Formats: sequence, C-alpha cells, structure tokens
Amino acid sequence: MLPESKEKIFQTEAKARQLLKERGVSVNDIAELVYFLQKDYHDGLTMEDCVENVEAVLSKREVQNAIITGIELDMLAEKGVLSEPLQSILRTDESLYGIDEIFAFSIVNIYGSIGFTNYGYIDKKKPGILKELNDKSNGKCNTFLDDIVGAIAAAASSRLAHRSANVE
Ligand SMILES: [Ca+2]
Repeated sequence: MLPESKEKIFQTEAKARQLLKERGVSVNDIAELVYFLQKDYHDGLTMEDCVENVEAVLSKREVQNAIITGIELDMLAEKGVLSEPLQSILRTDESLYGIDEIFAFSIVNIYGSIGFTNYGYIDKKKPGILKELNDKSNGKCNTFLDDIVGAIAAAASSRLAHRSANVE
C-alpha cells in the first residue's frame, strides 16, 4: 500500500482528470488551444508537443486543486444547491465576481508572467473548446471551468516557450 500522503496525491490527480473528462474537456482539446497560441512562434510545432506540455501542467498539484475545486462549484451551481447570493452569481457567470479568474491566475502563474499574456489573449478569442464552454444555451454551468481550461492552455504555452528558448 502507498503511504497515505502519496495515495492522496494520486487520488487528487485521478479525480482532476476524471472531472475534466466528465465535463467534456479532453487533454487534446486543451492541446489544441496550446497549438492555437503557439503555432506562429515555433516552426514545426506538433500536437504531440502541445499534449506533452498540457500533461506536464496537469501533473502539478496546484493545478489539480484548482480543477477539483472549480468544477465541484460549477456542478453544485448546476444542481442549484448553493445558497444565495453565490448560487445566482455562479449560475449567471456574473462578470464582476472575479474569483474564477483568481483561480485561473493561480494556474497561469506557474511558469512566469508570459502566461498572463497568453491567458488574456485566449480568453478574448475563445477558440475551440472555450467557445463550447461559454455556450450558455445548454443548461450547463462552466463559470470556473472555462477560466481553468484557458489557464491550463496558457501555462502549457509558457512551458513550451521556456523549453524551446532553452534549447535554441
Ligand atoms: Ca468564467
């Protein structure tokens, strides 16, 4: 048996990955966002490079914690079981709330400040999976998830950029 702390770490990662999947977000979806952000800056960038960097971000404990907390809150809001005013704030994705972005920044921060530029850009453009997550017509609540996914893509892009800068 694993020692309790190791087991907990493993559980957190497994749960974070399971929740992303349940909410319709695959590693590939996030890797496509990384590709979108980085394709103009790296010749011969492949989807495998993007997937590898997303996987590295997903293996970070602080990222897993943001995922399990944010998605849990989204799901509770979707079920309508939170108390007011949080229930309405999350359900309507109220723009002045801002805590979803703070979650995102905790992820974006991991590989330094260039992550913020990537995050701001992708949050404005909303390509691929981000557009789907922002579709409010399907009854889903993705108030935290859209920022978390954008932030993982931004962090993975920073990691990719740092690595290639060190190689070149
Ligand atoms: Ca949001």
